[in-house]
Amino acid sequence: MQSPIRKKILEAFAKGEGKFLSGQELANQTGCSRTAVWKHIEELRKEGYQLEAVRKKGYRIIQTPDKVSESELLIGLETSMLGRNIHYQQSVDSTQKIAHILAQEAVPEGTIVIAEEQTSGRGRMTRKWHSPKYTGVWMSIILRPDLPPHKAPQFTLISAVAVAQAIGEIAEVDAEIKWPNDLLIKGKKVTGILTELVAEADKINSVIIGIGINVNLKKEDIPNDLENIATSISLESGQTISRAMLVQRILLKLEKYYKVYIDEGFYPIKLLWESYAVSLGQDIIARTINETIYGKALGITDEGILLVKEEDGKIREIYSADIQIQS
Ligand code: BTX
Repeated sequence: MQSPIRKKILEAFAKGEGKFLSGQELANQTGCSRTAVWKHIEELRKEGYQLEAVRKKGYRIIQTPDKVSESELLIGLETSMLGRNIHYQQSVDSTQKIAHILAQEAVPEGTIVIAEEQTSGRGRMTRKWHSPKYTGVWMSIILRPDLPPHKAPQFTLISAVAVAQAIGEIAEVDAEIKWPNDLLIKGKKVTGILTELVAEADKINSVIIGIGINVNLKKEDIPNDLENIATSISLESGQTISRAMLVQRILLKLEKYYKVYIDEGFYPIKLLWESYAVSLGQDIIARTINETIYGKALGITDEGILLVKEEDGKIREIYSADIQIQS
């Protein structure tokens, strides 16, 4: 984890909004000596920060490294709860697995686990999630809503809205949501969401939301077996995207919609979700664990359950499935 002094120095720069800060000002704000400030500035340089030092003016940050470390995420983070406690590592097997352990240790709500690479990223059931180094957002978020366990799947839909909006704002490309947990750009998967639950019989203990986003993957970063179904934001927008900025925007949106959901219920989220939904009104094939259902996707219920009208007019409620949109 980032040293508390470096964290304070970065927060001071963030508050200063690009202005020079003198060694003395930094010393006052961090409560350490000017010599100690200087040492920490050198450490930040080693971490990849470019800092300009001008006599009589002080220091300012001109470039931050392209990482999703605690320092990058904290500079400019506008949330009050989400992402205020960050567990960052270069390489992990799965951020989801670490988040489960932390959730048992009573870490604060809003804690995130984020890594540059996952060696065993998980999808739903026993599926794998391809998570190459420095190219994506591989993150798990711990929430502790005071709700019954059956509400947990709604967090996938709340998160999907937050991520779709953040991608639209940061990368200026339209991402659509395919129920329940995929985001697509031009029909190809750019994001997967995995919501897992730690609960007692009638009460959620934690919801762990795993979000995997292909941000700056190039064609060669996508394995052959995924090339027809997967894409990245950068491949579709033609730009390299700051992953840290994207994470900050997602956290801000998710915090906002989480509050809306707790205060007003699922209905306002449902309306937003529908505005991003790609499958509604389309003929789909829904593959559940037990059966394959053919029909038209009508919408979602106020609980987030998918409604499908079969050819004989019967309306089915689908709680969990893989959806294929028929062309
Ligand atoms: P899913 O089961 O809906 O999708 C998994 C399927 O998606 C795979 O079987 C494969 O076909 C395809 N796939 C695998 N990797 C990618 C990729 N990078 N881009 C597009 N398609 C892919 C989706 O599960 C939920 C994924 C959650 C991933 C996050 S990352 C942070 C957190 N930690 C962790 O281990 N998982 C979550």
